[in-house]
Amino acid sequence: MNRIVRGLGKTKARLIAPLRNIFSSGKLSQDTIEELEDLLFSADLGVEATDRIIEKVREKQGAPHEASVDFLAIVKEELISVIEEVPQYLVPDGSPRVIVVIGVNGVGKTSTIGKLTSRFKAEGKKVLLAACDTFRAAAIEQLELWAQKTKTPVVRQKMGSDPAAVAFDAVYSATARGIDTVIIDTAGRLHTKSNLMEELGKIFRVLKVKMPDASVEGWLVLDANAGQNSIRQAEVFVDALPVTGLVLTKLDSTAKGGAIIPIQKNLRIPVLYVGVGEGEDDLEPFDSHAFVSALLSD
Ligand SMILES: Nc1nc2c(ncn2[C@@H]2O[C@H](COP(=O)(O)OP(=O)(O)OP(=O)(O)O)[C@@H](O)[C@H]2O)c(=O)[nH]1
Ligand SMILES: [Mg+2]
Repeated sequence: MNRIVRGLGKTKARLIAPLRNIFSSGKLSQDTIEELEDLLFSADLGVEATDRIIEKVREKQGAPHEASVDFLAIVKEELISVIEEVPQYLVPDGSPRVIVVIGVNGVGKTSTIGKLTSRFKAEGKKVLLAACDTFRAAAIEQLELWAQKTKTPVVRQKMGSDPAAVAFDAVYSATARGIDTVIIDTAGRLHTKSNLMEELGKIFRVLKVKMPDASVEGWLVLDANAGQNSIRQAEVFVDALPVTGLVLTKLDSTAKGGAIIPIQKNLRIPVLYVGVGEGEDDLEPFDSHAFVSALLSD
């Protein structure tokens, strides 16, 4: 959790000092309410959370004991209630557990896989990686570096192979070897002619047909720097593929960390982990209460 606090540095700098400033007088004029609204928007907290907070704040405004109202607590409560409406993640039944990691290029898929592997292994899971980004030069080597670092087997074929065939190979081999968790790395970009969704869809279809006992889910990786713009980008994946969880990376390098609230709210998919740096240990499980507390504490 300390990592999230540190990772959120830029977002907090944008949010917390100005918030304290606005609330410092204990009184709220029309002007300060507008200032508050602008601030919440600029921190990418989303329309819904912002509207709710403004509504609650207005209710308290002009109350007889206005000076003693804890406005920061109102902000916290409303942010938490928005996040809590997001459905909970349930680990699906089936074995092995197969996590297909998807997302546009450069968002942090491969590094997230490395960090996840490290975490899963520390939890005692047996992990196998599958190099299904067969398109980009060096993608396979990049995954292999993470495999070495985490002492994890990796299934690969040569560049240009069919990603669905590599995925099948990996899951088949995991079953034979008693491995419980397979994490699949995928491409973020293909030749302009080929369709990424089509190719990713084929991975899911092939596994479903050929490995019916496996639980196969998609985890979508989003770069926090894109803020709320991630929502539209994510919808393309969510509409086409079985996405059950989100990972938000690069929280450490953006002031748009607040976007984690509208992203989950709009997509109705929970954020499972957040990336807070480039190292092996820089991935933290996401907890909405802890996140909001970290966001609003000094
Ligand atoms: N600061 C920071 N950098 C990150 C984080 N996650 C990933 N990165 C960096 O982002 C860059 C891209 O990461 P990759 O894991 O290669 O991204 P990818 O989605 O696999 O990229 P493609 O394979 O090209 O689609 C690398 O330099 C990573 O070190 C994070 O949480 N924080
Ligand atoms: Mg990659």
